[in-house]
Amino acid sequence: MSLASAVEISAVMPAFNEEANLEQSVGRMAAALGAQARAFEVIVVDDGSRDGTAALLERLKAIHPSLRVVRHPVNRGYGAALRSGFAAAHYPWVFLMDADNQFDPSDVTALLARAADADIVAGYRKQRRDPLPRRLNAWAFFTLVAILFGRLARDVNCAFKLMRRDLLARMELHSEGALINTEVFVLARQLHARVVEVPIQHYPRTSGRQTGANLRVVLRAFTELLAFKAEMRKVEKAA
Ligand SMILES: Nc1nc2c(ncn2[C@@H]2O[C@H](COP(=O)(O)OP(=O)(O)O)[C@@H](O)[C@H]2O)c(=O)[nH]1
Ligand SMILES: [Mg+2]
Repeated sequence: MSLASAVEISAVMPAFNEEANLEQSVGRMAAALGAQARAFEVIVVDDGSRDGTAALLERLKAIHPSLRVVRHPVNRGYGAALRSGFAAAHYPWVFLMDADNQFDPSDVTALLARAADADIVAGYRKQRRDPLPRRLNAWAFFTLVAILFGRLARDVNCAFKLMRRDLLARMELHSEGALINTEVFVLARQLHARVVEVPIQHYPRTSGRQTGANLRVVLRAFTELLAFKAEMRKVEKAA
């Protein structure tokens, strides 16, 4: 039996107002994991969506028995959604992928190929297919992250990662917003986790609305970043 077919995977897919994308992204995820994993579940975290996401997910549950839905009654943010998804996961590997069809879940084979000797297999986007303003704010943010924390990964926020659940369980994650990936990598380093990086294809968003460049999202990420740095300084001093 190959390693890939022996693994058990909980996919975690954050979704905020993704009714235009979920039928496809959940279907492709279930098909990819059905082909690659011995057992799997697809956990969609509906973070207080105000479109038809909740009703669509109910309908999709009837089609995909592996689908589980975690719902926040009101929108809390990307980090809060990932933490809810991680907490709901049952299987030894957690596979994070956004719900917006900017990745191809069958590329999980490339992550699984490296999983045996890793605690986190982190995808990085060979070419990031996002509009220029989104790429510029990502660049500014990660320049600051690199100044504060040093090099963490090639593509910290790439939403295509395989992580051991027991590693995540040892992390006290607090981010409500987009800082969550930075927090995961900083804590992974503290825990001496083995991180392997793998190039992954990225696709333009063709449906639904991107919120990753919203001023509110970006400002919150900066505020969380500075608070997290202050917290880590305290931890380092205490150590
Ligand atoms: N849970 C949650 N997910 C969100 C939120 N905003 C965006 N998302 C989801 O996170 C993923 C990435 O969002 P997107 O706007 O495409 O950001 P980008 O790809 O980083 O520019 C998508 O699956 C969205 O549905 C949010 O406030 N809460
Ligand atoms: Mg996106």
